[in-house]
Amino acid sequence: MTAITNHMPTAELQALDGAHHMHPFTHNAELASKGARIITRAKGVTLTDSEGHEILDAMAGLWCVNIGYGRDELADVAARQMKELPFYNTFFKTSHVPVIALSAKLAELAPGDLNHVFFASSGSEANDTNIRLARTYWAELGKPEKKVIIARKNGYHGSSMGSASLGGMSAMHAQGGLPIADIHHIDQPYWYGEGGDKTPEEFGLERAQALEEAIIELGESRVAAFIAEPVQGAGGVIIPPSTYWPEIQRICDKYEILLIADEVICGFGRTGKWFGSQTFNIRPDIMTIAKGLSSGYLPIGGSMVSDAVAEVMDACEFAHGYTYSGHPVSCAVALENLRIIQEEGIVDKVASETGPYLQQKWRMLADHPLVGEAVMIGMMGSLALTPDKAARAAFASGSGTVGNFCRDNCFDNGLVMRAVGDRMVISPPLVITNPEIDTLVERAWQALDQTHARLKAEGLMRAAS
Ligand code: PXG
Repeated sequence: MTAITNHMPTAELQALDGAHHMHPFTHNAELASKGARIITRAKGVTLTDSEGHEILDAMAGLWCVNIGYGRDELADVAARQMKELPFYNTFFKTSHVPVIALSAKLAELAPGDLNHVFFASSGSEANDTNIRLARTYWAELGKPEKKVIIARKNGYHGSSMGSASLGGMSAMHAQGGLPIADIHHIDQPYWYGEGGDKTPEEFGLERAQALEEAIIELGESRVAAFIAEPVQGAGGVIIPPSTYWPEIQRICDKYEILLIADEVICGFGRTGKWFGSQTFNIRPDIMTIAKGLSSGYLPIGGSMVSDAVAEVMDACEFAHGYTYSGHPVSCAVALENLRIIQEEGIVDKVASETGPYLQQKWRMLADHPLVGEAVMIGMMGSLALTPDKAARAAFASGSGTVGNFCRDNCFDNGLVMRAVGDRMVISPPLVITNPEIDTLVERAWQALDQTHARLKAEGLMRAAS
């Protein structure tokens, strides 16, 4: 077989991809007939495809390339670590320098007394750890019946059996026999889509109180934990009303159930602080981390655990672990990524310079005739597309049709923006500059114009009844 390189013609690469590669969350036959877009290199916030097109990546890959593409320091650290110690495990009473250094660094950065880390290679694995950890914690305390984990509809926590069960994505539950037992879902705090005539504050409180109702209904003695993303990411960048998180914290405290903050997207600067839990002033007992931990340069995730939970867990042997828990090369790269974020003041810039600039420009998109709301926190934002702004109406064409048109128009204008149904979401690299922000918003406006023109031409500016 000849070597497959960046210099092969696009059509040949697409044919091989279609023949042999099963893509995640993709109708593969449909994709194979069209051919995938092939990304060959990236620098800063810009991707280049196999046809030489440059595309501004307003999604930071999949919400993860926080420090931007092409940082040689991470490649150099990886090469050094691979030469020195490419792998050793952390089972059976052994450890190594990168995992020790990263654990200590994370304990320093994490809020409160989240001073302990159990490593995984992804957010999904870390959330599977959390299910077993929360249930084992209660069993160790003599309450093995405390097993139920409450999560939310339209939450996203991963794709493995456990983490997809925690997630509240109905399309995922429909495949493969999910959810697993003892996971219960409550409604999300999505005011724009579900708040009706209530004020955001009233609605936020009501949706938080759904947790208390669920605890009472299920029986306090059966509930182990509540898990949620500080801001829902894959669900459409849904920023909860200000009343939501204080009430959730009150309820978790009152019933003494573990609060698990899934910070896989919100962590490492995305919301303008190191962690979303700090932005919303919550005190999780367990925090899921991944993505921005290594800026996506290598796979790594983990569960950060409070002193109190760790003390209970330390008293038993937790029969759990992954071959790559604390992989030395991933740990070394993550550590270098954290050094860069810290030394370059990237989180502060998101909080006080580029973040506010992006937010101001982004909110102007609400003036577009197709946009019902334009919201952003830190550097994660979304637009609700609508045929009727005042009514916050959904399209008659069914969720996703218009969003997909808009996403395709973004691509054609050199912009990656993701569609979640008919919400458009962004989560750019945190190092995006003001001139790049101008380009992002100009291209988004252009794509909205093109989408609007198409909807009018095809008679699709109609609201669902
Ligand atoms: N928790 C959250 C909050 C996530 O966003 C995971 C856990 C799972 O992480 P891993 O590393 O196992 O993928 C995620 C992942 C999308 C998209 O299109 C979002 C994610 C992953 C893939 C696609 O929005 N989030």
